[in-house]
Amino acid sequence: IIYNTMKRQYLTLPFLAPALCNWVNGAEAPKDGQPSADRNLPNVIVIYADDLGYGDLQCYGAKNVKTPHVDRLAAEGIRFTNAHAVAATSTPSRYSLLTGEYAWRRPDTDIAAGNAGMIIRPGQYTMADMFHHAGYATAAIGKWHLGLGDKTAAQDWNAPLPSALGDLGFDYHYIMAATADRVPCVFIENGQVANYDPSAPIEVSYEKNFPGEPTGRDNPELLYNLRPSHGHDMSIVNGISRIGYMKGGGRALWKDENIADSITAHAVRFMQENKDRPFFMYFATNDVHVPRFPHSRFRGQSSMGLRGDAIVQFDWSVGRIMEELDRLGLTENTLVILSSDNGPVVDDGYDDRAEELLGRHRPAGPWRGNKYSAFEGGTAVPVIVRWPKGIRNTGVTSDVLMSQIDWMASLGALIGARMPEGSAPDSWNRLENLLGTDATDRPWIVEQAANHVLSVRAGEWKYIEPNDGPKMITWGPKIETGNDSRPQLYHMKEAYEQENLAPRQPEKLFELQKLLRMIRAGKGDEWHEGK
Ligand code: NG6
Ligand code: CA
Repeated sequence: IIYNTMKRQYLTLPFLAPALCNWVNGAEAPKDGQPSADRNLPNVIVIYADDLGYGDLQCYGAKNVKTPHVDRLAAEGIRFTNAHAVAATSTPSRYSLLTGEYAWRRPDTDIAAGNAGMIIRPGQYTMADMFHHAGYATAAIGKWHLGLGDKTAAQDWNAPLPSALGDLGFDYHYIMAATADRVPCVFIENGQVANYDPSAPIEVSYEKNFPGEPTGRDNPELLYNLRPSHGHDMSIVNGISRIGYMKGGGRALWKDENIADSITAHAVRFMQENKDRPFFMYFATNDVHVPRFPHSRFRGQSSMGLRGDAIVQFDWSVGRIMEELDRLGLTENTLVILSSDNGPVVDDGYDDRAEELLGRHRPAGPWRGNKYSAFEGGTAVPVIVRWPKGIRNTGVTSDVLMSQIDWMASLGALIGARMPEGSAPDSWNRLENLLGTDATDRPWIVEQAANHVLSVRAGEWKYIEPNDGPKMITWGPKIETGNDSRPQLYHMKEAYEQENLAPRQPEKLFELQKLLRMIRAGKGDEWHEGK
């Protein structure tokens, strides 16, 4: 089947053909206005780690940390070695994953504050809408970081939020508004603060502190759990200072050491409650983002301190979900995709000794740069796909060039979704890449650095557009940005981008510059190598 430059052509998978016919035709009579899906449709679980690097899992060569559960997932599925998040930070990657639109097409998709208004608009067609309309039960559990409510800074956290994930196709959500290092430090369940404490009304500001409230800057003696290494010196919650100011919360405030347990328990419950119908679960972990503060039972389980222990905790969460799939008899027909929202970062603002305890471990594996960077380490991420019923050749690796931008259309093809015209505009159906039945590279992928510099990978080549910014991040982490005022062209036979071939290969350079112009203009699908 030839499809690699065509958008969204739905494929027939020969060995699944009978099941597929049922999937497409078999929706049962609508119940409560929502069609119920064919039971043969696979469950889909996206396990989305935070800041987990390409080299952070044992099956990707990690040192000093064991990840047996993730490794089992890989042994029972496909491990991808050339797959990319859309961007080198969270918000744009997640926006792109869930909408199938490149975040850089929209101005307001950078790292969101904890009081950002909802970035995906209710009228947009999301991955969750797609599953919901196909009759799936849908859930988002864990880190959100895409805004809540109608308007930035205007939320009333003491009442139901007027717009939340229910407006984006999620039947159920139990989420952190942004990140663990940003206020408000409470879970939101179906549009309201979970475990709300009326005796401690919540106020949030990203502009000024509330009178009388301690901060990390002024009251470092109150930081009994973690101290900042840069930034993160505003409100103190659970002995850790954060970005932004908050007041109140009381018993609704999370304890960092319990976040993994809490979200995993909610994920397990959602699976149990929906075991008899197809479900889609977006399970986005807090691990291994800062502040890294894993539960005591994971402390010392790696030799890398809190960052390594947070990887162990992540692996435990994955194991718990796999165990529950086994217990419910759902393993066979559940497609699990595991990945990360961007590359790794070692010191991201807390004094957790991550840097000094690394030893020989290389969080980004062979790639240059880390989170935030235009170099590969910014977006090169682990990707593992397991679906026993649908993937025949397991325990294998695939070096196919892949981007998370395509997962919406690909999963849409999997479930026979009918997607509205104009939805997921940048997402292509590459389902056969995901299932290992086609190893043809995507003709190109585009990567977004934290400062909006775009890079394009095509065939063996990578082009990074010129930018006058500094070579190193200036505000904290010790990370190469990938910035250069000259255009950069690398041959990707060498994983580590080192020798800029732009001066010697002007034709290749022009070709990729033209490609990037076409992609920006929404005409990337018309490009062919060598043109
Ligand atoms: C940065 C934070 C960093 C992290 C990042 C977002 C500072 C000094 N650093 O601004 O700690 O929170 O934003 O990470 O504030 S992300 O993975 O959610 O994109
Ligand atoms: Ca991240």
